[in-house]
Amino acid sequence: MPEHEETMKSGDALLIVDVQNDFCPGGALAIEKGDAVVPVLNRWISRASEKDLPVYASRDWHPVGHVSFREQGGSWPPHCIQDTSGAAFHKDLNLPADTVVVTKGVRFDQDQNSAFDQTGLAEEFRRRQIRRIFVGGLALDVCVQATVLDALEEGFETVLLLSATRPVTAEGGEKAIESMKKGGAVISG
Ligand code: VGL
Ligand code: ZN
Repeated sequence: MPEHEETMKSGDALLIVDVQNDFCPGGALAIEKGDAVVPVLNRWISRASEKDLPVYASRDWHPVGHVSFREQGGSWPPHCIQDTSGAAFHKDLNLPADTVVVTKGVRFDQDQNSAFDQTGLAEEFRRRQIRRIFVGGLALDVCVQATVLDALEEGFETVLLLSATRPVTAEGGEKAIESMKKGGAVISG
């Protein structure tokens, strides 16, 4: 864990990516120690709330028979199907009542790994004068990576919360960190 941990200030937002049951142990697309991100993210939620900073939570929200599922020629087992318990946020994640939920993965014709992909999230952040985003959640080498790279491309300062994320594969995780660093992300504890 890096020694330096960024502190939050006005103009910052917390973006929690896909901390849903299907990505946690016992879920349909379980990530090793996926649930370990929950207590870490709860501390970041407290920090954001103390300073009255907004919290966003994205969720993967697929229709039955989504194109990203193996049976349809995609890469993944069926997961995060709309309104199932697998698609629910982890029960121990202390999302504030005014959390803004970003729903993605609903398109029939393509997957949306990034929380910015056709959701209007960049416009939402600009409208709320958010300039810097702290990102954690699941999975590091899939949706977290895609979200961080899009955030950087949209011109937001982006802090990856390393201890608040886990990869599908260790190798993928290392590559993801490298690509995010290259894109200009700040890697924080
Ligand atoms: C994700 C695989 C498939 C993620 C979503 O949220 O990282 N991974 N769909
Ligand atoms: Zn998905």
